[in-house]
Amino acid sequence: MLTGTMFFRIAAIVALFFLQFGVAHSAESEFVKRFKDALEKNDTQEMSLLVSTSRYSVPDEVRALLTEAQRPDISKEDKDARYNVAEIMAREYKDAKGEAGLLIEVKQAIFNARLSTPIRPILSNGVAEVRIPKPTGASKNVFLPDNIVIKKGEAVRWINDDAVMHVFSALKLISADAISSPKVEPSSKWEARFEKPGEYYYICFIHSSMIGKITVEEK
Ligand SMILES: [Cu+2]
Repeated sequence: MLTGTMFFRIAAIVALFFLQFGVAHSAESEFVKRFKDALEKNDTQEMSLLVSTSRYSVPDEVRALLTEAQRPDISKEDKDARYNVAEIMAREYKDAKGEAGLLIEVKQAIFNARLSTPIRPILSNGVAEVRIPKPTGASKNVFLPDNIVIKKGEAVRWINDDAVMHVFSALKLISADAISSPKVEPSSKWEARFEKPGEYYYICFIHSSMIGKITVEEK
């Protein structure tokens, strides 16, 4: 038999469960709410004050936003909005604490979200090929494949099959090392060998949506 006290205890536990469940799955944290309010008002002073004096853990808040942004059931607009807030928050954090680690993490997550699944290409003589094809349908100004994994000491050859020139570089803040192509004209190629393991996030200077990534593993 349930006594009255037991009944209320169980009811309280059930209520608490639903409350936590609800919070975890929908509501934004108090911190994110206040930060977004400040952002909407373009109140940079309030934004930096929130981050620098926060009793909340800013890295945890930023990572929660990234996780939310990666949910498959939200629209592209919602995704972009969350990434945007996360990046601005991480930049404030860098300015307040002098640590770039969180901002790097956010920028890499945003970049990764725009790439295809990584593949290990078949190499010939230790060289992987990345092609820049002529435009087809909706797809133009792309690296194919755009996300590859190779090993230390291997090389990548970019082949321009397109009718226009491309020139690309690794983004310094988030890449393991510098790579920087010359102007790669139509029907020409450029090759780089990777001796330093790590991730290389690169982008075309002429077409900002044209991005790629090379992951170099230790042997
Ligand atoms: Cu380009």
